Amino acid sequence: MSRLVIVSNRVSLPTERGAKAGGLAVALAEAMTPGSLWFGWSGKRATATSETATIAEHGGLTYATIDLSEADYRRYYVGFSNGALWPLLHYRTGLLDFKRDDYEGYLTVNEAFADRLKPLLRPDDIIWIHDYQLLTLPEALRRRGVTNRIGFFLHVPFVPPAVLHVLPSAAVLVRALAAADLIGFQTHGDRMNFLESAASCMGVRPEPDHSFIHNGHRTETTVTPIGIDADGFTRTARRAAGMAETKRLIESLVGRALIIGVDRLDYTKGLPQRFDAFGQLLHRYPEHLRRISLLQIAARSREDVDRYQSLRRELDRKAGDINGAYSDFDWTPLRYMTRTVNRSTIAGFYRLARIALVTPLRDGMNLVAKEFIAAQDAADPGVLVLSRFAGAAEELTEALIVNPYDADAVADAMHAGLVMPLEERKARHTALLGKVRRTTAASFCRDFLARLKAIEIDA
Ligand code: ADQ
Repeated sequence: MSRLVIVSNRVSLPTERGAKAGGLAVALAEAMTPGSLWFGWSGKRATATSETATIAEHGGLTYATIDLSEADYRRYYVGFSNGALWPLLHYRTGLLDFKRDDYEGYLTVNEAFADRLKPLLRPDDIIWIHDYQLLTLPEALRRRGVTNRIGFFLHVPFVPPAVLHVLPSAAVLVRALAAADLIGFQTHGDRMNFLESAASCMGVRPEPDHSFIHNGHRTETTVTPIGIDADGFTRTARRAAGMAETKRLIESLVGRALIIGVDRLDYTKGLPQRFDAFGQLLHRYPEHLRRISLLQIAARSREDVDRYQSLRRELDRKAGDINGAYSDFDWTPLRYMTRTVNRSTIAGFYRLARIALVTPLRDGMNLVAKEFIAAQDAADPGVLVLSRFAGAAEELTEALIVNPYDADAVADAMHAGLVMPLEERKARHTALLGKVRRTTAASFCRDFLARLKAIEIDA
């Protein structure tokens, strides 16, 4: 059997303190069978980027990590990945901060990844690269003579050509990515955008099976939406009912309905718009005053990018405005916290919530939507208010689908959720749970890898 080699920007070792619960390690658990290799950045900044990978073995898996120099970290990760590609791929061209130097740093680190990975590869390895930080890695590996099967999965959206070309050198990135054998997307819309972009960058003509040939190499594409371990998450949520945190939250609510939001503090997640919509709800539907509480948990993230600091200030101000305008001496409508909460606590909180607000302005998938559905008590389920711009909306059509830019419409959806009869809540939840249980983390890995293994390679 061939070995699986996973490559991602960041590798979190199981031994690492504060290793992000959730994240790629959970999603790929199914794929990482004993013997697999996981290669990427250690998360450490050093005086120089490592010349060779550091190898560690844990639980039958091999972890190969490299450190990045401060300059490489700044240019590749902070500058180009988070300052240019992230806003671009979320359609926020106005936030794009392109610097030629960062772009060159990005290419350099992708080359370094290829250099350090190459000596670890065996001829029959299957390579699976993850996400937008490593768009040029497929070609960097090919230039070093790597003929293995290479798959690439993009966790974030892909934009249409008119948006893509706002980024200088975008065509270089698309051409380098096309050196993979298989490219996977979260949604059909993302794949279509990519194929149109590939046509505009390389003049290729996609075939009916959504593959194309460039320079004699066939690139196939697939749509494999990511999911969660739904049954496991349901169990976690059920168990969490007995936890001290859950009990404290229940007590603090004194019978009020809980509305919940759980996000990274990121401008793609639509948090200012969400706060505005909540303000509209309180303003236009005074019957809910004192009867509801919005708990927004927003884990701080990417604090070394300026835009994230200004977002935080904006949210502090909006939260203050709402609470100043509507609070009573014994009621605070909005509870806003900017830290991470552990997964089982969050699972318990989801289960208590009457409504979840998942209202990103753009999102590859959004796993919070799926976690919320899995966490519900099927006998008395809560309602999901979901942005049409989350990848999850392509599948989760029984949610209350909203345009997050329309504060009044989001307020109306919250109201609809708060007054929705039990029968309708159950019918929607049953349909949604069926989908969340069908498209899981395990099916994501299985489907993508089955497609990759089936590809005939030119080597
Ligand atoms: P993210 O943008 O990080 O991921 P998401 O899919 O919502 O977004 O996943 C976040 C994970 O972190 C979830 O498991 C969630 O429970 C957890 N999380 C979020 N906020 C938290 C908080 N405040 N405290 C604790 N835990 C929190 C990227 C893409 C997504 C895509 C995923 C996977 O942007 O669109 O769904 O990758 O492909």
